[in-house]
Amino acid sequence: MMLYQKSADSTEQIMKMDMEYEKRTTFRKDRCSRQTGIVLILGVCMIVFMTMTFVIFLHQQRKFSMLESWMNSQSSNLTSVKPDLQNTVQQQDVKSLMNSLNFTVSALTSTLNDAVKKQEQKQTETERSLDSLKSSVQSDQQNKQRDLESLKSSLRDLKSSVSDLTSSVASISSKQQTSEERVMNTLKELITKMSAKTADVPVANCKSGWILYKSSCFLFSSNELNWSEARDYCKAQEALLLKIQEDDEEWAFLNKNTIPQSYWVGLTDQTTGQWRWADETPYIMNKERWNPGQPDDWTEHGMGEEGEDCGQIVYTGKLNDNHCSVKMRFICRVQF
Ligand SMILES: [Ca+2]
Ligand SMILES: [Ca+2]
Repeated sequence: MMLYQKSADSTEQIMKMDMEYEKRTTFRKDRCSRQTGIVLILGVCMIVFMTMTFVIFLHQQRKFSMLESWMNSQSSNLTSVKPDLQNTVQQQDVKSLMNSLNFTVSALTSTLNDAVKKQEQKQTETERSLDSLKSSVQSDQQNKQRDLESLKSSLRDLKSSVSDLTSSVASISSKQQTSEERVMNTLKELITKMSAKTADVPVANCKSGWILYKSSCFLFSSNELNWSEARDYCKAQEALLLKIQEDDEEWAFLNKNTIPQSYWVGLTDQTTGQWRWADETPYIMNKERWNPGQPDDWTEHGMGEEGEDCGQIVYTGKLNDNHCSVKMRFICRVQF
């Protein structure tokens, strides 16, 4: 029994092993068939790819040749178009030049027109001035002709007058000769009379130190005396303590010889209160000759109760009354 069981187990195992073997062989067969299919598919794909590549290559080559031919045609066109372009560029340059030339010509034309207008204006002005000149010249000529005619007539008159005069002179000349002789004789007589008279007239001759002015001799003393002493001194010299005349030239002469010194003159109002000259003739007051505010008969001099009673020319060249006891220079005068 035991043996039987053992043999039954081994057949089962064998059967199991056969089944596994069958399974393995079917798996291997499936695997092989799958690989073959894949290889086939890959081969077909390769063929298709190669075919497509070839077709694309052919297509591209055709396009390339077409492009090349198009390029050639375009380049030929370009070569043909290039001179045209150059021509168009040149034309544009020429046009711009023409435009600028036209502009310049128009500007020149306007300038020329302006110049022509100005010239025309100047010409018209010149013509006008010429016309005015012509008219003025004509009027001048007419005036001159008129003047000439009047001059001619005057000349004729003059000629007739001259002829009259020559005849008159001829008649007078004979008379004149006798009258000239008469005049000469009268002149001789006059000269002899004048010489006789001038011999009688004393010649102005001032003493030494005295000054001759007009018809007088003046002494401007260098010593100093009071007014009475000065008056007496002049008398002793056969002169007069100065009596001033109303003569501006003489006043200027006195100022010239006195300024800036002070001199007694022959004026006094002592005892009477009325101003008079040393020769007792009255003095007519002329305030212009006196210092401002003088004569003032001033009493504050401290030389006595009396005021100022004697006249002097002071350093200003004007008159003043001073106290008669004052010693100062003085002026004597001898009048011819
Ligand atoms: Ca007085
Ligand atoms: Ca006085």
